[in-house]
Amino acid sequence: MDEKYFAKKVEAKWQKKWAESGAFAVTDDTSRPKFYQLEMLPYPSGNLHMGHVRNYSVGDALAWFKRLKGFNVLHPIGWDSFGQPAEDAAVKRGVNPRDWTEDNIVAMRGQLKRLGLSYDWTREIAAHRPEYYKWDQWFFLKMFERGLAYKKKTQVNWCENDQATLSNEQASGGLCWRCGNPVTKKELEQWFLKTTAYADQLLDDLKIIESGWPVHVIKRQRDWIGRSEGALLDFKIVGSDQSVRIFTTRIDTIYGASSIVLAPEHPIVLANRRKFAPEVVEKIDHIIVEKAKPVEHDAEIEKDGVDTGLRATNPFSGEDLPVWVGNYVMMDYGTGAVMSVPAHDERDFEFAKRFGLPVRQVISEPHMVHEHNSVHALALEAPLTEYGVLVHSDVWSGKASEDAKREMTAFAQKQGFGEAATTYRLRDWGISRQRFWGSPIPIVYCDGCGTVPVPIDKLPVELPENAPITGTGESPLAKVEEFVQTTCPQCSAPASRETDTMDTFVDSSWYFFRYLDPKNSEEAFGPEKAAYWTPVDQYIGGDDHAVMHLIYARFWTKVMRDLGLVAFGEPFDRLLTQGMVVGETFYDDSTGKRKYFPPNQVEVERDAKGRIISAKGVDGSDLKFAIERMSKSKGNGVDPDEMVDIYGADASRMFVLFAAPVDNELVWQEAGIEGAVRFLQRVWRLVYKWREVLVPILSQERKDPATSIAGSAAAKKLLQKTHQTIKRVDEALTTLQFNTPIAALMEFTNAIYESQLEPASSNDAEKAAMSEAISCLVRMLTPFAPHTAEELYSFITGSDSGMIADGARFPEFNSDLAAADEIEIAVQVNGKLRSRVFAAPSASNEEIERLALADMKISENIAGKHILKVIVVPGRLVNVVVRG
Ligand code: ANZ
Ligand code: ZN
Repeated sequence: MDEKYFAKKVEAKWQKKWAESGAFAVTDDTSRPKFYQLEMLPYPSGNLHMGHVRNYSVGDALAWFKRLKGFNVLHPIGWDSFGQPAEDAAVKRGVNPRDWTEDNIVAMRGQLKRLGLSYDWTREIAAHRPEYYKWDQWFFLKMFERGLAYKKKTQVNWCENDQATLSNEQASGGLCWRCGNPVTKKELEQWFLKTTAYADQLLDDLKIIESGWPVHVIKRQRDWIGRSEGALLDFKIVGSDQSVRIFTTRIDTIYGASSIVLAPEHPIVLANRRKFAPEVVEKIDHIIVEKAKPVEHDAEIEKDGVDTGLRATNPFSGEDLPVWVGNYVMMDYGTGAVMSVPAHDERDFEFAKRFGLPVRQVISEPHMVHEHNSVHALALEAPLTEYGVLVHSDVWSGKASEDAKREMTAFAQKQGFGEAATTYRLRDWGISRQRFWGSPIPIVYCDGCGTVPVPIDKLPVELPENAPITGTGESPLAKVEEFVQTTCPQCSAPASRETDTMDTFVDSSWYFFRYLDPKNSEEAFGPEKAAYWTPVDQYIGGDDHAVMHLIYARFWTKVMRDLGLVAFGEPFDRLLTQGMVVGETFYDDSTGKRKYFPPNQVEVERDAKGRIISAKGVDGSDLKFAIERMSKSKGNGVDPDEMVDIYGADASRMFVLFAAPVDNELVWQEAGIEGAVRFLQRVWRLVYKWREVLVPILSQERKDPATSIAGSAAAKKLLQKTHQTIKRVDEALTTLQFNTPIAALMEFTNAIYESQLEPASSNDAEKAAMSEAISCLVRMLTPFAPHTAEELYSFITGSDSGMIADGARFPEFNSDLAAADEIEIAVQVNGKLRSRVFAAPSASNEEIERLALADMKISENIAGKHILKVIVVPGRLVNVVVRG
């Protein structure tokens, strides 16, 4: 054993050993309990960033922990390797997207390996390879067969900047998920997957996973699906046989409706266009144009609209209402038509104020009913959107909203002018992309036969070697003659292929199943493998995927269940979302624009806690500072390679885990990682110091240390701390905490040093206790610093053959050894016995004083009095002297 800890040497040695022995390559051993540990797979951009390092360090800690707990752990990795950056590189630098991608994978694989992550590399997958995307196509065809994949012409979300189509999820909040630019609309023929067919299940099944997922992710999924229960009601257009169907969640407010408002694209608008006055037509067109314009994130759009001149009859009151077109009514929600009730709806209220439409209150707070019934409708300052009691509503007056909703819906149904209905915010998933670097959609268009699926035995439809990529929005594949021209699978006539490719989110919707059986050329995966390994036990990733990827993957799994491939509908039992990695930035904004300075060009003054007091540039100018998301352009990026090179993989990973609770932001500070190095050195020195004692004891048949400690207080105390630590580390990791177990190990290491035992002067009991303590420490270190743990373990067990990775176990907790024997301490106030507290024999005077003052009886006793002094007689009593 080296006297000093050389991270590089140790890490290289164990990475080689693990690789040679296939330590993390698992088999489908159904006799053993399994654990499927999954982290979101990276996009091969060419460089790992610290977000990856955090994600994968957390995942690896859990994988190791579960291995130590005796599970057969599947811990795979792969590449989400289709997508736009490869095409951008092609446009900018003329490289082939395939070469660019493969090169990046090589580079990043190397980075992951240098971090020593315990992946089963035999299962590595990459989405851009035909043996993978063949199965994207297979799933697509299965969905096509079942009517779950269909084509329609629609307005799609379009990003001008990326020249790309976006799904609703990717355009959430009106901004492109990739570049953050405002989203516009464009009319295109698109393939859709019918996610809405699973809307209810996607919502209801949240109950199954709720306990294992972050609350905020569950909420975002629920809001995204957006189920609303309400009613559809028909309003007859006066003087015609047409009627407008509206969707409302508040039928109880119908007597307060003052107009019908239609989306500008509504069929009734189109059908009556010729009847409208020219200014009306002009206004409607203006609204349509305005709606297609990009909107700033969260910007309040001013309500706009126009009275069409049509009138429609309220089926409950018989009143004729004006029919308007309004910019706030969406064609793709509900029916694209609403009954506008200004008194009880925010948007309708604003609309009515703008255009002077009547505001009639028909719902009242229970205690105001009497007043509202006698005095007619009060002028409202703001809409009353809560449920209440109906007023001015004919025979329905006096009913509570909840009852009225139910009864009025039933009435409408009976009368034949309405029905109960549920709508969803969720839309079908548009997957067509006018891109080269994606999985081709396996469809052929034939003049005679129409839209024809490629037969399954003809898959994969392979991407050509290359295509003219311009980055300007048309499908590159359309310009590759050999690709486009084909024959119809049904009639053999000349035909052409679909030239759009699939959204890359298709690839990541099911990749975790492919890891189970990555080389299977007959099936996406063997169902018996899925029966053993899936669902995924623990998934870890960033919460930027809370709605996109996690909705798609849940949808895909439900489809797979309906195809008979798996027996469950929820792919991820537990989900953990790690916080962002952020770093200090230094900048000058005196010119109006922020100019960032790299930290090596800044002089920083800090307080004792490491917080920045001031920062100056090299020229002595004052700089401002902030904490921001890591990025190269802000000069606060940290290169994982450099970090590993300087400090080692173990220290780097350990720091990342230790620096903050896993779901919080992690503020990068170089000083912190040095602390991790010092800790590993401390553990190393401990083992080195005891090397001659440990090796013979641990390599013999282990004696139960509990039987041999009698007679040594030091040994007893050491074992007590050992087992208290085992409990803490075990519980912390079980509850997905990664910083607290490291703190516990640091404290434990300190306690071992503080025992002041020395190899030369220790008796057998003390040697046994020390051996036990160190053996436990080393094994518990594995999830955080696996290389160092392996090296120390191989040393203390006296053999290089039995690695921790071969099946070493997490230390067994012994509650008898952990139990603290406490002593009773009497607490007096002014010399009179008032209470008793319990403390560890080792408790300091300050701790005892704190315990005494925190005691309920004592604090009651001295409430309002002034403490003059507190006398502590160690191990026996406390006397609190008070006045007043
Ligand atoms: C009358 C009413 C009165 C409404 C009232 C609300 C409050 P959620 O819950 O989000 O589903 N609505 C229906 N279709 C719409 C569309 N295409 N564009 C814009 N708004 C639309 O919202 C359902 C409510 O949103 C519906 O109930 C309708 O307004 C409006 F005091 O009808 B309500
Ligand atoms: Zn044909």
